[in-house]
Amino acid sequence: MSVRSAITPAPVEVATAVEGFRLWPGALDAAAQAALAATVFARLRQAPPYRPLTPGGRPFSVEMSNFGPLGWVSDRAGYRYQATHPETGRPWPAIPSFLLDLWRRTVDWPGLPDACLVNLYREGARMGLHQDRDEADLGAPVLSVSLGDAARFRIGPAEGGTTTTVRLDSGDVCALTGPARLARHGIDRILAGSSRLLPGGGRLNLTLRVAGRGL
Ligand code: MD3
Ligand code: FE
Repeated sequence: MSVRSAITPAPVEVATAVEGFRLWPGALDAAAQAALAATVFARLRQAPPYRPLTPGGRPFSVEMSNFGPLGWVSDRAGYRYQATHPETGRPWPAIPSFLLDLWRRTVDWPGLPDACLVNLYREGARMGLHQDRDEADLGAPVLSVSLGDAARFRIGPAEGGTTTTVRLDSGDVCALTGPARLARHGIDRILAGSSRLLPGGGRLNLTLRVAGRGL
């Protein structure tokens, strides 16, 4: 699958209340989406999606897993990155090379991401407004790929205030840089049945991050 052919020449700087949210609508064509989904599900057999507990002890509605040397986890002890799956104790599978190539082609950063959080939203799952600040270098961008059902994504400034909603469709890629890196954001809802890409329905979101020292 060719990354070059899959990426449009320039991202759309989405008109949100936050500068630095770049969106490549339909960056991955249907074939690239199917190939990436198959790769992701194959690797998830080694690192099954599970529902983490919030520090308050409530399960997330989103199922999660990770690829790469570091994975984001949550439990009663808090949020952190760690090298192993909390339920199997095994190291996370490697980040697919397609995603590393996508990173090289889209973000302006000298190194490679060392963490890929895999969020699986089955029907009804959502993610409340939050900031991502568990990474070592908050100056490094985050890159996100959406597959499967569309989602209503919400983003607003770090300080709070006005939020904007953006529909994220299967094959869309977005980069969070500059002020958007610390933006408050979340997933209000999944538009169940809007895509037939994923077996069992739902949505996958893959976020590439520099969590530690990078790859
Ligand atoms: C804005 N995931 O995993 S992806 C997350 O669709 C997360 O699963 C959502 O928020 C999802 O933390 C949103 C788009 C995204 C990812 C990371 C960001 C937006 C972001 C980091 C900073 C600001
Ligand atoms: Fe986030």
